Amino acid sequence: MQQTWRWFGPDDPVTLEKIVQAGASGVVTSLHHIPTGAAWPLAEVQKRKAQIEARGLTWSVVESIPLHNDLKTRTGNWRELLDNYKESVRNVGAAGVHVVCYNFMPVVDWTRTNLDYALPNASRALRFEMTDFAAYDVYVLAREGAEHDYDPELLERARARLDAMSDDEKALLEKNIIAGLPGGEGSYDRDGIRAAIAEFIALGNEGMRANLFAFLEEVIPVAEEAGVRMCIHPDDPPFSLFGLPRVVSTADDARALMAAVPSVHNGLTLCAGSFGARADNDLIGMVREFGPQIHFVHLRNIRREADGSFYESEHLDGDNDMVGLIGALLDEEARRTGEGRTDRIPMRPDHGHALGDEIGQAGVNPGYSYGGRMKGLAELRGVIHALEHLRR
Ligand code: DNO
Repeated sequence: MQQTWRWFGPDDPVTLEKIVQAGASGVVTSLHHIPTGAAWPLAEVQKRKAQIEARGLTWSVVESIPLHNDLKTRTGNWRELLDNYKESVRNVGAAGVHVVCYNFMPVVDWTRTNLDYALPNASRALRFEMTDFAAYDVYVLAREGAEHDYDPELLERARARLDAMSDDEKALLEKNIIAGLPGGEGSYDRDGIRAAIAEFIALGNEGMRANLFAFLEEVIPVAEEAGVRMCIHPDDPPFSLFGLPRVVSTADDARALMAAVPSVHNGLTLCAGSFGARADNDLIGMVREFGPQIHFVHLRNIRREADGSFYESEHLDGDNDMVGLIGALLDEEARRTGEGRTDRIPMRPDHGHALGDEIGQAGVNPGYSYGGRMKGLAELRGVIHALEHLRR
């Protein structure tokens, strides 16, 4: 596996130099300065690539070329947005970057309710708590019909939770949910998010899936020509939020989108933390089934709770069998080698806890601390080395 690290570009406090020191060889990044929906000029891609290579690193994966909401709903000037998307894919391929991660989540990208969840050892983790989310959805946003999406007992807890919150705590909860997390798309105010939610709810699961397939039919042939392997990131969390459609949450979803446009270029980002937040997703089974089309992995662990809540746990200590998963990915790489393929699966330590001085420090991107990710990478690297050694 190729060890990579997410970098948010020249403004990221975790610099390329630090990435080299953490021991990664690949960089995962995006052109964050280009507005969503605009085409990425070849010269901009080349410039960023040269910057990365000047540090002795490789630009392994683009995460992400984000899709504008209008491209997901196929409304407004979606045709132009689609042309721009294709141009970006072509230019990324022309510059020699061959893997592109993207997602098809409606309205909000990855979502958490608490970005500062204290663990027993006083480090801080990211958490999604269903009670808080329901409290926001039903009683703050007051989305129409939202109360029908939660059971009465949960609603009671949510009401009590909200009543006990100070105004500052309520404001923080709202900010965490709708203001957008690092690398995510979409930052809303209350009215803005209400309108966006209504538009996607009207589309429904079937409409949303049809739009995804239509997107793939157009983009995958371009990716094939450009030598780019597209890999869709699953919904995070992998269940409906705000009553919105969700079409990339399970193995069935992945199977359907791959069958819609069969091509090795129509692949998957196996995000262990996202898929793993559902107990009915079998990660190792997914590697066995979708192996040749897994172009990128996010290695992250979680602890699940009965009501759908979860928090991000230590990389090796959670509900995901990380050692088993890495073993299955190494099997897949061996299979590729047998076929004469030389490409390695890029992995990145996904998220990390805030530790030591980074706790509460301004400018540390939630989930993207230096220390926590370095710890995660070191532990995962240990597993990779050990399993490779045992296979010799
Ligand atoms: C969160 C990330 C996501 C991911 C996008 C991919 O940490 O995994 O923001 O980059 O959803 O398009």
